[in-house]
Amino acid sequence: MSDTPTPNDDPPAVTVDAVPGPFTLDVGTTALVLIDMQRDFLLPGGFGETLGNDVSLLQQVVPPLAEVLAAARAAGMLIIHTREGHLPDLSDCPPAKLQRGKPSMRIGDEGANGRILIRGEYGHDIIDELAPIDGEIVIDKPGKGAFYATELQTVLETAGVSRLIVTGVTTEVCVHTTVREANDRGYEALVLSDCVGSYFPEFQRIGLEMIAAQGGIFGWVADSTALLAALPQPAVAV
Ligand code: TIU
Repeated sequence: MSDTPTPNDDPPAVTVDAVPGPFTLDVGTTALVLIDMQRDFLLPGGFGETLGNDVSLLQQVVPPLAEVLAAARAAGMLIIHTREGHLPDLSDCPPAKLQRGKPSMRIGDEGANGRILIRGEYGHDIIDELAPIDGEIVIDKPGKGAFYATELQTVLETAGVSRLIVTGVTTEVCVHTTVREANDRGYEALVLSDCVGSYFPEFQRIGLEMIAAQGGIFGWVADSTALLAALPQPAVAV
């Protein structure tokens, strides 16, 4: 018997070549999660840039993630998008988050894409390339983790989902927090290395290593090519 961990319970439909070992999934019990692919993190003039980051580094995530999103849609997988942000009156924003650091603009200030990190603003929404379509779930979250103060766990339980394919930004902040939250709630998470991005290349590398270290301490890591190779191909009409 192999000593590398593999997800247990349902009979697997497909197996993805991952570290620290194979990740088995059934399309019907798996969700693709896209974390915070918002203009506020990816485009100039948003929250990410106000923190002093080079937002162009995140652009490399978009093409492989668009391909994964198309494949997951074709396979009929549940798709969940998340958005970090706050109510216009900031009543859901802890003072500690509002006052942290020395950003060029604070959450709620008027920026180039509307008020920074505020729900309903242009900058708060998901980039055009990955825009949700009818039937997909959008979770608005006030924190870094997608489970904190959201309906995500209820959505997953209602849909019978036990495994997550996690993508989005940033690797060491909202992706990590969400994967750790998912792990503590009993979900099996596969993180796609080329579909998550960081403003810091060293955090990207180490962040991915941390997930799969110690025998997969809180998840699995594979690249999008490995997932695409494993997903069932949609029937082609003749
Ligand atoms: N600053 C940073 O790297 N990330 C965040 O503030 N939020 C998310 O990761 N979405």
